[in-house]
Amino acid sequence: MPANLTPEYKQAEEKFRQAKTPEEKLICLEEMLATIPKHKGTEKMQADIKSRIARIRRELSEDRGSGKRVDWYSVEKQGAGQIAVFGAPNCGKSALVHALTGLNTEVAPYPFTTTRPLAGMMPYEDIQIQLIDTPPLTPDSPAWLFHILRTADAVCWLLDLGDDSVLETTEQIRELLARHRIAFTPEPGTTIKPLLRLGTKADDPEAQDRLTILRELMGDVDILLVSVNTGQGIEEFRRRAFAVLDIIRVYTKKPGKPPDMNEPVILKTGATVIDAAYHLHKDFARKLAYARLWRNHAFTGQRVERTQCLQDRDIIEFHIQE
Ligand SMILES: Nc1nc2c(ncn2[C@@H]2O[C@H](COP(=O)(O)OP(=O)(O)OP(=O)(O)O)[C@@H](O)[C@H]2O)c(=O)[nH]1
Ligand SMILES: [Mg+2]
Repeated sequence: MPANLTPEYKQAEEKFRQAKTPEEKLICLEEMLATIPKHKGTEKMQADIKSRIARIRRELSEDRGSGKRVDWYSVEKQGAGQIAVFGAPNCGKSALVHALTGLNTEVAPYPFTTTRPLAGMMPYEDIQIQLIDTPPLTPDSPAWLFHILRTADAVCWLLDLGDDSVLETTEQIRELLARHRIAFTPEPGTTIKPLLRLGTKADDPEAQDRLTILRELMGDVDILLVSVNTGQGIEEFRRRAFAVLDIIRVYTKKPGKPPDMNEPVILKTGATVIDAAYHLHKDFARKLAYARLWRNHAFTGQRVERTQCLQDRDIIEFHIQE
């Protein structure tokens, strides 16, 4: 079967040939993987790209372990999900991440304050969501910044409603993301990222006017207005961050015992009883005989199938075949 490679793929492959550092190679390979047509005829090529990605990642982490200095940053995932906060210089990324997580990250009234990613944990009800404060996104941004956006579970784009040039910077970032094949709506050959858009510095007297102008560019998309100065939108942000991650919390209980409400199992929306069992232990899933489910008034400990779909806040009791 012919591979029918797209111009985007060929471009990424060409960049890969010219790439010198492992970091550059990694970015190119990821672009190749994102843009390669996904069908039977390219399966071998896809597998080959994946194994090259794995090899470079391994080498990079070995370099880091040996204390050798590399100009490459990535952030290990922690908590229920990882959200990378990004935007133009000075748009309020660090101030927001600090307000939500308490992370000690420098906030300053001039651009390019943040130079490397820093992660903090944002409490939401009984879970923690990881937020990454990133350096500003500009045409000079390092390759690893796009890598962070690509690999995060979701991203949060800050639009600076305190800045007269918000229209230009937004347009510029839009182009940059497109060039790096990071998209928020289904388009062929791009990585689709769950996205939250925030309008920052909503307390600015001209924020509404700027928002009106911005809407002409962006259309009628959802933009949550926030201000770290007044607290506007901050609680709503926590709720939306949970929603955008598309996850559910499931609590487990042992027969005859109360449920463990302290440590929910985090699963993707749509996960089933067997997924939850597998998450706890592979063996557990294999030996699962049946489960009982509690869900508000809908279920009160009834036996359910392994394929039963779970919902946020379900309580589940596993019964194992000995
Ligand atoms: N009025 C107002 N000012 C804000 C708000 N959030 C941040 N700022 C100010 O905006 C400036 C930039 O804030 P930072 O959080 O450092 O911005 P940043 O996006 O992290 O900047 P870089 O790391 O340089 O890209 C600082 O002077 C903040 O005090 C807000 O909600 N309202
Ligand atoms: Mg910053």
